[in-house]
Amino acid sequence: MTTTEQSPTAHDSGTSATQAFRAIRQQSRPGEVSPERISAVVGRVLAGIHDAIREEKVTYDEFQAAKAWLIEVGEGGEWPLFLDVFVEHVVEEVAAENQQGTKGSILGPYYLPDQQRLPSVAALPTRPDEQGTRLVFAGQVRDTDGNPVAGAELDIWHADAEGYYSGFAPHLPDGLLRGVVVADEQGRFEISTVQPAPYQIPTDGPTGKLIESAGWHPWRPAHLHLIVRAPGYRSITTQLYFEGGEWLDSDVAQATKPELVLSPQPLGDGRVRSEYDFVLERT
Ligand code: MBD
Ligand code: FE
Repeated sequence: MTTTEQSPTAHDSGTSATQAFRAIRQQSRPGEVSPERISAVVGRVLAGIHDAIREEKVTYDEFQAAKAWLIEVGEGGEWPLFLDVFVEHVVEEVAAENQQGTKGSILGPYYLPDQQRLPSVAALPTRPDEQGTRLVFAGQVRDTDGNPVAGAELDIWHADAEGYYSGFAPHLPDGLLRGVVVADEQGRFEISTVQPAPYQIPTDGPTGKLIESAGWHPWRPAHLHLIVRAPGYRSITTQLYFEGGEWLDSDVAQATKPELVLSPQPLGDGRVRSEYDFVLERT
């Protein structure tokens, strides 16, 4: 992977991700959590930590190192990154227990709302010199009975061919490789973009340092992010991966599923094409 002088630092992307998280949360106006619920869940989390300390015989040195690291995660704005990489997949697993339709996956820290709305056949914004294999991503949105969902929205975002996301890397223009594609009357869409590269957790921040110190790897396989939504249907937040892609079997975020793997085929002109249909359940 190439890095340039303009490569974003962990602090840049962490700070932006924390700001984006706060802005989105403010819009959604979450309800209160009851004292009983807080006591039950936080009590369990603390009990898990206490167990680990007893079983691993954690020392004072280790406890203070953990405290220093936690402070750095906050200062670097990396709580969204850390939690989405190491925790969100289980929250999604629990949420998915009673869901029909296309499999979901984690949202991750790099979603930005209110992107450019595009027609059903559209190209995501790219730079004139955009690198990467041209990808045509097409399909249909249907309900669980097989009926087309006219006008469904495909809110799509992905990394560029160096693995960076617009809005979280200062060298990329706002809105790059992001858009809200509105499907046609038959629920069909055809999106032109480029294939993203695998994503590497920034190695210069606290999450990257933890991964390195533990001897783990910092990679996610290349992926497209999508939220597919339509009035009267449950929105699906998911990701699509690429057959044969590196890290597909060892995603650091454990967010891959076999149902979410694309097999792009060459179109003969340097582009590849992949079809994927989405199934939404009524609310
Ligand atoms: C990503 O691109 C991502 O999708 C997740 C879930 C976490 C970190 C970076
Ligand atoms: Fe991602």
